[in-house]
Amino acid sequence: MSETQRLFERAKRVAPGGVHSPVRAFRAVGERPLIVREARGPYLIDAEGNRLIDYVLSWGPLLLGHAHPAVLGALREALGRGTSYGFSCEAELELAELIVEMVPSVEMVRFVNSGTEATMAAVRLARAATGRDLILKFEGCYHGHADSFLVAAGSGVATLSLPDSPGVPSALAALTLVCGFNDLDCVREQFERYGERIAAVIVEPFIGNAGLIPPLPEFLPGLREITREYGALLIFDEVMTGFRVHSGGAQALTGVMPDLTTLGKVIGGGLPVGAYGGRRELMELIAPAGPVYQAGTLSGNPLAMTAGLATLKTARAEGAFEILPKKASWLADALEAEAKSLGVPLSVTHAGSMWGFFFSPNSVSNFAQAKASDVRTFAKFHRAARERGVLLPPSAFEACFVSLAHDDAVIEETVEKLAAALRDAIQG
Ligand code: KE4
Repeated sequence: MSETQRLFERAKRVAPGGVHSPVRAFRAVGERPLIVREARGPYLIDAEGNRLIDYVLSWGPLLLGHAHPAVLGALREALGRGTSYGFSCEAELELAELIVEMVPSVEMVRFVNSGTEATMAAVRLARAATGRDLILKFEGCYHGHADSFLVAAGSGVATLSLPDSPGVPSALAALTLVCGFNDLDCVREQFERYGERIAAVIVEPFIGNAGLIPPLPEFLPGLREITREYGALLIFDEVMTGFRVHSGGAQALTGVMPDLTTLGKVIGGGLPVGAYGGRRELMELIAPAGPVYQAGTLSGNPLAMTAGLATLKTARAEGAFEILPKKASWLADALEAEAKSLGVPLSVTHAGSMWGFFFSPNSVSNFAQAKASDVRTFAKFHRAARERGVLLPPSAFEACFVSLAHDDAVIEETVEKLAAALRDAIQG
């Protein structure tokens, strides 16, 4: 039995499925999980000492790669001053000011400890600000595991959403409407039917949780126009797209300004973090400035703030926001060209420092099309890539990332190994 299997058998005795987040069980690709011993630069080293070029990058946070000296140095210095204060500190102030400077629509921000907390709080704030109860989300968009988001579309626009997980009350699920991503007709229809009751539309402006699915050009402007017409708020969940598709997020890239934005991942530099922010008159409804309650023991944790600050400052200083898109397009274009030469139906996309692909002959613009892609070939490709030392997200419904640590030599090595893995995957 390998060290990974030994450790995983132990883990399964004390944690559900042996993991602390479902995707890490590698069930979608039918592989043994990964138990990481160390991470450095572009690499993860597993319990057997295998070195993997990592394109998961902690599911987005690691813009600079693993264990970047600037982040470790800042953390070492902060560690000497304690791990948590339970009160305000300068690091949270400095990071809040940097986020306000970088994210165009954010005038004020509140830190929390995960993306889930951020989206939960943003929805509560939207309901308080509008006095309305309904929210509208999109199939394939993941906003964390709060009950209101774990819903499946009803059989048609007329039917209310159903719980998408046991434990979610139907009464609560019924307060979440669902449309297809990029389907403005559905959004209009929902607003015609329920418009006066809809507090907010929440959307991943580029979906990163169904694979990478970009918005059609008219989609985000359409959401902005419809929500404005009916007095509902528009929430951009930029937990993943923030500082990834652009230094100012999808709102800076597309010019569509939401009322509220949720953030996470990159702003913690790999430590637990989330944030929500937006227009001042909305954010000042949040306690203690206003009546809407939200709190958190470790909100603004000095170590997470320090890691986030070091990450964003170093990223700006080293030109990450100009350099990383080129790396992502290099990988995407090379993979697309290889698939074309092999006659493999592969739809590849990239946006800023995110990239993704579906084994599909057509481009993918919504979750139904993503689900229709060939996930069996994806699993074969994933396994063949991992055997060659390249780690892609262990699900067809995740996004890939790049970091400053993925230098030209690493990218060239990856291109070569993915080409070989693709040939393996189609051998049968
Ligand atoms: P967390 O609660 O996991 O910090 O954030 C939830 C969340 C909210 N919004 C978006 C757009 C997100 O991508 C996420 C979390 N992303 C997943 C990646 N598919 C986290 C990985 C996991 O669940 O293990």
